[in-house]
Amino acid sequence: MMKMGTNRELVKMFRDMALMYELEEVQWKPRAYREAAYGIEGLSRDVKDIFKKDGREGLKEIPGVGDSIAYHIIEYIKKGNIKKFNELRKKYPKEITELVDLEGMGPKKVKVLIKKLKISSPEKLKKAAKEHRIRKLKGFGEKTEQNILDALKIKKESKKRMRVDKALEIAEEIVEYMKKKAPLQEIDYVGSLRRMRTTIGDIDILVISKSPKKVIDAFTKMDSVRKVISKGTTRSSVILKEDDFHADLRVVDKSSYAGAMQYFTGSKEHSIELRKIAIKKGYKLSEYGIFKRKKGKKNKKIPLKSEKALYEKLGLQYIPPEMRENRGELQAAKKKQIPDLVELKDIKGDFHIHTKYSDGSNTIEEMVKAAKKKGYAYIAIADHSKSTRIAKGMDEKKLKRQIAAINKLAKKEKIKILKSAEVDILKDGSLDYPDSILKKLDIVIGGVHSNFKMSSRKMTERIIKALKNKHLTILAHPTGRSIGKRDRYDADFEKIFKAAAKNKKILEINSQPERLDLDGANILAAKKLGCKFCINTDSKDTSDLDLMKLGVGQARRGWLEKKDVINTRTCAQLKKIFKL
Ligand code: DGT
Ligand code: CA
Ligand code: CA
Repeated sequence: MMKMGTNRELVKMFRDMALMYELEEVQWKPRAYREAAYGIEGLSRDVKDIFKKDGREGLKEIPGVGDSIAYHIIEYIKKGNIKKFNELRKKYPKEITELVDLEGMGPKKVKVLIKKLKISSPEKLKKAAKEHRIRKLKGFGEKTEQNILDALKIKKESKKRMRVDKALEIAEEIVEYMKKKAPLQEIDYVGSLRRMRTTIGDIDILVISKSPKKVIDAFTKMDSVRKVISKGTTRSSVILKEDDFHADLRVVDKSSYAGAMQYFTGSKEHSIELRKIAIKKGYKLSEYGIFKRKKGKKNKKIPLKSEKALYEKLGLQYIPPEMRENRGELQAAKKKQIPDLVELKDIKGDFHIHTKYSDGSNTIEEMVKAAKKKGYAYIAIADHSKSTRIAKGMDEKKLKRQIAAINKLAKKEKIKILKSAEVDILKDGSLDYPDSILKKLDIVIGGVHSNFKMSSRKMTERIIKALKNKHLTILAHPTGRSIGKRDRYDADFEKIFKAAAKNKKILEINSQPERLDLDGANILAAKKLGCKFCINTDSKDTSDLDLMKLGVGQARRGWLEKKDVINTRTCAQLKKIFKL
């Protein structure tokens, strides 16, 4: 499936074109190109296949793709580039997207910076901010200048690592490709990706094969490889075309599989502790497996069928990869207290779904249909409240219309459709709709969407006030961090989690890959304080419903069991919790 790369390249180009048209102040094109990028992103087929099979008409069936964009897609498939893209590219600095994507920037500000200060890259922006040249511009101030420096710093820290959704997609493609092209018995991705960290340093692949040379050859010859860094007899390391990500591959023989899976899954910290346990028991643990130590003689390798057998040989319960971070899991395994972690198949619904009523791109009916396809028993439609203007928040009138539409649809549908809204927690901790409206909703999701930079004391008070509101059901993306953009709010989260537990409010695990909020470490902390959780996708379109697996990954990293997660409940059980 390596060819899906074309889809990704087009998505990136169309997004860049949308942005450049925005800077050109062209009216409708930015939206059109973004819609097309969105449409292509949601495809499960390669555009090249679509074109081959159904030609131009086939392409035009992709959501957001009309005549002129279909033309560009064909141009790209045939020639490998898009003329209009190249023309626009010449007019703007290459790193324009990085500039616009910085928290608090946007196209308008960037345009001024390019024009007045000839800023063409994050480095130049940093220099200008440090030399205090930015604060002198109209519409910029000392505060903006500091915000720019903060945003650059966060961006830089995150840049070295890739988002888990992207890493997962690439790793799955490598696995599929290798299965077809190389003689192998087993292939898995390991490392931080198997542990489902929120960001991934590099992709690690483990293969069992009797012909390592052929495996390594196939790996280094993948279309997606930009540069081969190393190529040995059993291992190789490459740089991929996609954002210069690194991928490592190791080949072992079958007798070392269990040992190698454990070793290369890590984490390093977990494995170091495991090794100490092995030594105490008279064993040696290596990347090849467990060896019985014998004085003066060669160590004897213990045959192991699986990773499970490896842990059991060391007197431990099997530890799921997501828990291997040396956060107490080895002690739990010794006492046979490893939790029975929640799984994707346990999930019965999703409480956080957007539609065209605010910033979603599908109708309520389309989202309902997609949720039914997932086999869900219920979903909650939760569009933005009025103050979130950038997300086209609904005023009371519009929400009332939506409620009426849902009531009407609910009569026809077997799946339970819950009425909800993602209501802003305003600066003073009050909610963005009056009580008279809130009480009409089945679920009220509260979230902070503005005034992120408050003092810790004020932010803590603000969120706790919302948690005390009797109408609130769920606290959305509780820490507010956005990977590569924004740190979590400065607040006392222990206090916040305690208040959530005390007031019986549910904490959201938001599955959007740039959020993954709460993440594993926070979940574990909140669980210890008695909190309950729900895993939501915060879907903006039907394909977003698939993000649930990422949220489940974080839940597992936070040691959650089925009983800790509200959306594993049946409809009947929900009625007791939400008073439906
Ligand atoms: P990443 O790539 O930064 O997201 O994190 P990992 O955990 O994938 O780390 P990586 O790619 O450096 O190495 C893959 C696995 O190999 C790691 O999880 C554990 C194992 N490993 C690497 N270096 C060491 C080491 O020095 N000691 C031990 N015990 N294991 C190691
Ligand atoms: Ca790695
Ligand atoms: Ca690695």
